[in-house]
Amino acid sequence: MRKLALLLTILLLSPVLSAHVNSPDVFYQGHAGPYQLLVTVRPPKVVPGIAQIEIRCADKDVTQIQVLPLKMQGTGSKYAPASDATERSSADPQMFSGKLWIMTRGSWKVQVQVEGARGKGELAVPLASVSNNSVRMQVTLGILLSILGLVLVAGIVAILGAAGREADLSAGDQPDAAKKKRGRRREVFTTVFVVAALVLGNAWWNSEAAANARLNYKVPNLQAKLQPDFVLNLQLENPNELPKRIFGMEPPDRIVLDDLVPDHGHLMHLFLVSMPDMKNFYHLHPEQTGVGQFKMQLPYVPEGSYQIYADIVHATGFPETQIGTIEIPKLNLRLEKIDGPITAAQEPIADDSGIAQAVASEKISPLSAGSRMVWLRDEAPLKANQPIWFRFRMEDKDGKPATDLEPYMGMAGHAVFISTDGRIFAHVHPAGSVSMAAVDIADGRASSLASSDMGAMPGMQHDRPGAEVSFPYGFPQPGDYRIFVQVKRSGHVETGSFIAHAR
Ligand SMILES: [Cu+2]
Repeated sequence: MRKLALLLTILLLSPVLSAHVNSPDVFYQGHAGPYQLLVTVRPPKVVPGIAQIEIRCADKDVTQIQVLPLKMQGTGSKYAPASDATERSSADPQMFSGKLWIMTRGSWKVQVQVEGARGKGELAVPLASVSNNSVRMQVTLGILLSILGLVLVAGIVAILGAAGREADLSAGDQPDAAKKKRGRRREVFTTVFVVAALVLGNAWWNSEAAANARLNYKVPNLQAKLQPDFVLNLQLENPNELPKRIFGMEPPDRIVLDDLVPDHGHLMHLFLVSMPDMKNFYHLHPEQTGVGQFKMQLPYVPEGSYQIYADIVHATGFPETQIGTIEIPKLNLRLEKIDGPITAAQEPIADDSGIAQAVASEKISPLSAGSRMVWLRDEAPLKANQPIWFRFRMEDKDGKPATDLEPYMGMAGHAVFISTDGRIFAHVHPAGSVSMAAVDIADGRASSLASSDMGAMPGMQHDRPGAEVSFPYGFPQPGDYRIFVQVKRSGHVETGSFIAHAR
């Protein structure tokens, strides 16, 4: 009867991933008309399932907020159901929360409609919804259902056996030997029939489960190879590619590698982090040379083992982070191998940046020329699973707020949150943890903007940022983290490195 438990095994789908690695919650800061909002979306543990949404308004004059989950693209994005109302918190009138049904896996957006004293406003928050694995039924529930199933099987066998034996007897008569034999025959026949039905049902269930498991999201692992001349070759993986049709049905949002769109000016944002010390950190932008192939001449990167995180965004607005590792050899070793002088730039160029031998600090990270980056945090411990504003101030060597900040790739700053074991990774901007390309697609703008057009994109800026930069993000799990914060000052990218512990 374990078969029955198996047959009844419900495939539940576990936590959802997004662009980042093991950091599923979405934090987005933006404007709905005149209203400034901080939106947190916690994707469902099961798909289809219910996402939780929390919206914090910066102002007190918001009276009502409605939320509506929509597919990013396709028919579903046009024929919207009625939106759901959110509930205003009685303790905090600027806080609204609600629930959203997420029906399929893929690229979604949550339309947030705000009403208040200054009229109406709307905001779209991208949400990538996938499931990483299938969860088995609880053992106790399985045992209970198996017992109930056994009772049902015994019941149908007994009923049909009794019917064969006694159906045509008058009241009070006893069945004779022939009727008893007929009853036993029917019991045997019923048992065979029921067992056959269970076996076939089990096979049907297993095939459905297998089809479902194929839709589970697997984190892609890229292959990285370093040529002797320090040219890095990356081969992306697509473990989530599905056939066009599965059991006659079109799978939702096929993931393909020939549809990548630029995200803040680049098709790929590549991060190299030395492990396990996390002292060397590089943020690079390889060029696409073919479908799923990227290449770049590396700047000088100190020898060692590096963890790779490569952020890409698909045309559907679906963001992915491909992970991998690479060993960087010693510099002189590489000099010996090449014939002729090194043509590679020694320092990162253009939008590329990096830092070697960074000393991570709890509050004040030294930058170049005596200046520093200060994490503006209070003494309260950091808690996992809640939105936190991470604020940093750039200071000159004499402690005055820096005045020479410039946008770096169209934004006031870029932050990367990595757990010290490398398992959790998130690339975050002042607008939040969403991919900026997905924000454009959600807002109905073309995402294929070249970096020179980035000024046209909301959330991007060309005017001078102030000395302070802030990022909304929440740690997905308690543990130790490293935060790398990047800003641009007078044409030069500075990287601050911070230690954080989430309770
Ligand atoms: Cu960035």
